[in-house]
Amino acid sequence: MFARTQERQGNARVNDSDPIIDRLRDTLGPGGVLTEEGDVEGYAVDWRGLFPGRPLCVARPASTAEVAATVRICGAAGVALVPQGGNTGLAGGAAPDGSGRQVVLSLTRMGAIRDVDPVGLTITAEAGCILKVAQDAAAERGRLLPVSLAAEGSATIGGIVSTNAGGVNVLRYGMTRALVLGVEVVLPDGSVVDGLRHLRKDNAGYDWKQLFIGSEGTLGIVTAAVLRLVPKPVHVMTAMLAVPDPQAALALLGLGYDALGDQISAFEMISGLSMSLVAKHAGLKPPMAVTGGWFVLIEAGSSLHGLAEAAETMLGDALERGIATDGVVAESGAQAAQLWALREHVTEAEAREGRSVKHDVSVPLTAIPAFLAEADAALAAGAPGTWVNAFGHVGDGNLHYNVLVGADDDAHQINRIVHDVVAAHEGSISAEHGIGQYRTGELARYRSGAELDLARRIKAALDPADLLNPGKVLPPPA
Ligand code: 2HG
Ligand code: ZN
Repeated sequence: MFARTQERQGNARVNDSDPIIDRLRDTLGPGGVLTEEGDVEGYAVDWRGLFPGRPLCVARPASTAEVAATVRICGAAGVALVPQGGNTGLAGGAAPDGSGRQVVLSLTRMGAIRDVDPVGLTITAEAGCILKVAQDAAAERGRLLPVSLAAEGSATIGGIVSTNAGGVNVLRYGMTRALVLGVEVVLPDGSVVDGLRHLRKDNAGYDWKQLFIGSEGTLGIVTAAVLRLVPKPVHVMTAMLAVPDPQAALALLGLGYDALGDQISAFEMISGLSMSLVAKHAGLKPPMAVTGGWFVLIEAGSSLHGLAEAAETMLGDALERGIATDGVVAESGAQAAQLWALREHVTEAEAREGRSVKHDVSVPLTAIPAFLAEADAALAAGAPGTWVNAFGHVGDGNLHYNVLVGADDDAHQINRIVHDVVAAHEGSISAEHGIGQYRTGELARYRSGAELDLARRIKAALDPADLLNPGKVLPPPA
């Protein structure tokens, strides 16, 4: 886990004389509005520096009522808002455009945990609460908030909910959507809808909260959420194995299900190349030689005894049958953390290596080996000289198939090559990172006209003036 910080700066000059800035200052107080270039620049661009923008200003409301007031003030002036949490996204969904006319609405001052219920198994947190802080609050009460991702030290609850974040525990606990019991949301007209219910069963009418989960702030602003907790497993087993190829990784997953059943909570795959990048840029040493094959990081948790024995059986079987060629089981929490650090540093190591074109794809699980072979071949033919950093949540059928490119390579052409292979396997061009502004064009290509039309009708019904996060998620009409 690491904190993501902006490495590059946007072109962040703002126009301090706009009357809307005075109105926002009157409502939010002087500290609630940022206009100075040095203060604004961290909000003006995504952390990778790929989508530099120029906001009118940054509004930092400290309560739901202040969020609603900000939305009303901006709405009355016809000024669009770009909601932003920890700014850790990978699709440019929280970055303003370059017009100088959009207000970034940062939720980071709304960081309170309103409640942890260890018996009802819920946590209620405000949008700006850092995911790690919420995880720790649950852990203090012996419970687990089962959303875990490399950016958890910076990502916020509002961002997690608005993007329906995935991460490494989806295999067992589902995407964020599966954990959300209730949300509080500010609509584009400034009205507040309080749906912070703690109910596991609630079939009374439309389940409207689903509209705001994963819609990336284009339909409403999530200001707080009730998330499901689970009892914290007493025993945790973390192991890393070397496998010769992706087919063997899937065979290992089958063995894992046989031996460990539903106790498996993570099943991550890392290519030999990804591991070399981590060794090179993060200075971390893999527990076994990098020979060109693949690594699998597997974690299981249980509160009953017998986990270690079941894991031994699985590892013994895997080695005996040649499914794995080597393996280590962590003997302490510190060793487990070291194994996880190798996985969590892949993104940073890739960024340090140079320019990359990211793909966050999913295909049916059993199609993973074919997808990798076909995409590799298509790239070798269509974009020679590029190379692939492939890793990800193989247990969910979700790969980060990131192509390392030179300055002259055309990102659109590379997207097309990779996504056509995804489409041939009936996969998705965004498994967990969302669409943001990065993938709207690709969405237009791979989703049917009927689906896009339905999405536009939902947007028009809730946000007819296109005030919330315009230009994100929905492709412009053809
Ligand atoms: C991960 O799984 C994140 O580590 C980031 O989703 C993936 O850098 C990426 O492409
Ligand atoms: Zn991921």
